[in-house]
Amino acid sequence: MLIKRPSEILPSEITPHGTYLRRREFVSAAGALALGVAAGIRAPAAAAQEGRKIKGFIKSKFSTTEKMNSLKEAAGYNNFYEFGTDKSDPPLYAKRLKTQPWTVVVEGEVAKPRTFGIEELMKMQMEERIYRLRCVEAWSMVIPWIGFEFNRIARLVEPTSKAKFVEFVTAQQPETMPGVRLPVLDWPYIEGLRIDEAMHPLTIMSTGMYDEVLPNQNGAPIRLVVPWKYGFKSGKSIVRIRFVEKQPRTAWEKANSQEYGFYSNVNPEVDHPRWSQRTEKRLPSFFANHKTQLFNGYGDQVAGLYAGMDLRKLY
Ligand SMILES: Nc1nc2c(c(=O)[nH]1)N[C@H]1C(S)=C(S)[C@@H](COP(=O)(O)O)O[C@H]1N2
Ligand SMILES: [Mo]
Repeated sequence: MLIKRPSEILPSEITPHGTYLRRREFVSAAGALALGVAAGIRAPAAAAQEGRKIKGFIKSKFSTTEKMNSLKEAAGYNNFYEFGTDKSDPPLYAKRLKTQPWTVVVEGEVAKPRTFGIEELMKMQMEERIYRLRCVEAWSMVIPWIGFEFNRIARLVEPTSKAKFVEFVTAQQPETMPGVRLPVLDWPYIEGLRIDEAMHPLTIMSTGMYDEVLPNQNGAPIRLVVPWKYGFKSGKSIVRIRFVEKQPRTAWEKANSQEYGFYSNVNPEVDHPRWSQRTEKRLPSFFANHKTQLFNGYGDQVAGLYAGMDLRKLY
């Protein structure tokens, strides 16, 4: 396959997150994959559990009362670059993601490293958290996630005193993810948090939304949700969690550290180098109909994490 060098690509072809995966190339990669499936190379066993209801979750005091987006909106407009850079690619192609069997390895600076089967994690007491989701591209939604606080996993593995950061690694399935065959990001998708950010009660591992298991395009079977940071910090389809001493190098920092820094706390005062962050489009509106809030409106709970730090540098 032919891939243009970045210098040959017109600005109009650059997607908002600034990558150089071109639509036509992606479609041909996806097409090749479809042919492979047709030839019986690998039939996707994945979608089996999509749509399954989650029962017995409790409501949370951390939920917003703002108007929610619909499931159709939240599952129809996605960033999941492993499946392509167009918002409509993941809803089309993520059906193929193989979500069974699924394990999450938890390792690194912990006293009790462990590999969790997804079934085990699905047995945790779940809560509904209705959160605002603010993408760095200046659109937002309100989504009722179902999940549990990340700190509950941490308590099971007992981080050591050397654990200063946590790294979250997304699955890399070349046979189901056309995007990972192209140099969009340095795969796998890796994100990270400082340990106190990860342990904060607002940071959740989500296994569902709108009463159902997560649609594949939203990060099935388990993803992170960090509501006060830009959406790209909330990695999807997590397979590995590493407690580490040094600040992880994230996939987006490697791609463009000027535009997608490690902290990336939502901040209306700090513009993205290529657009303002002052306002946002609350989908389905295509107008900037909302004022962006510092920490995406979660400042009362999280501002203390950054006491004494220059917020302008925490982008
Ligand atoms: N693995 C992975 N996780 C990811 C992304 C991605 O491309 N790959 N995109 C991020 C971005 S930019 C956003 S805004 C949110 C979108 O989540 P949603 O599609 O569930 O609304 O997922 C984040 N998590
Ligand atoms: Mo995003």
